[in-house]
Amino acid sequence: MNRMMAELFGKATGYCKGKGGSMHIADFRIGMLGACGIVGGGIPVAVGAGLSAYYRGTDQVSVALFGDGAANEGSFHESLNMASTLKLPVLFVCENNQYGEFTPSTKAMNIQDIADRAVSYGIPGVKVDGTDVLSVYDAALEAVRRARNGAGPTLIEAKTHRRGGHAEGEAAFLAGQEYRLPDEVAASERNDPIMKLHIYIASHNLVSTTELEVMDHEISETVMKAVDFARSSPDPDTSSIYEDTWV
Ligand SMILES: Cc1ncc(C[n+]2csc(CCOP(=O)(O)OP(=O)(O)O)c2C)c(N)n1
Ligand SMILES: [Mg+2]
Repeated sequence: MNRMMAELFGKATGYCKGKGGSMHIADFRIGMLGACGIVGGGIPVAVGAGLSAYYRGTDQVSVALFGDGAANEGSFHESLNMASTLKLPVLFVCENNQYGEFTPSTKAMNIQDIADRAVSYGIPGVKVDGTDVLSVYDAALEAVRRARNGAGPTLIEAKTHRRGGHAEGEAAFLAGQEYRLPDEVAASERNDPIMKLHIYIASHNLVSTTELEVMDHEISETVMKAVDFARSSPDPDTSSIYEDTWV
């Protein structure tokens, strides 16, 4: 948490020594190959990782997480085509939150379900309620099993919605510039995946409400400590500007 927060703050103590920031944070040691500021740019990276696992004969599975907007990029098509043809152990997970920046997906594609695109690559296309943690878990488990059995990739479309806007300080809620109506925003608040999991856990008596509250409190503390760590960390030194970069 500390190193991640420091990276978000662009500090020398961050995972990428402050040079990755929120867009390009990575930690190769745990198999986190990096976020990507290029929409759709991470999808072929996951195919490369899958190809690597295949050649090395490991049981590793790579996962690409991307949005509905990214599913309209050429890299999506090339990646699914190659991974399916070579039967690579890859999960393509599209978080369809119905918007790419300020454009609703209905204005950017001519179909309802991105999962339908799987047909053209001869792989399963699974639609799942992306706000239901356990459904997402089940879908992922099945796709991982398939990948490990050498049956190739799966496209999972997690149907979800945005809780906030695309960016800090955007015009979303300024009069005359709203692109999401108040009803839609309110509905997304009622459908919060974390809140829903809380309700599930409580109603099935899996963990007591008190234990959940303690957990919430501990997590908030950890986050606030990470913010303190990031704030008090040094900026990267300008003399290191050409280190750890690649051209
Ligand atoms: C190739 C490319 N085009 C445009 C942008 C600008 N941009 C940043 S985020 C974004 C929308 C992405 O939408 P989506 O894939 O649905 O992801 P979401 O933010 O909804 O999770 C765009 C167009 C970019 N970063 N890269
Ligand atoms: Mg989106």
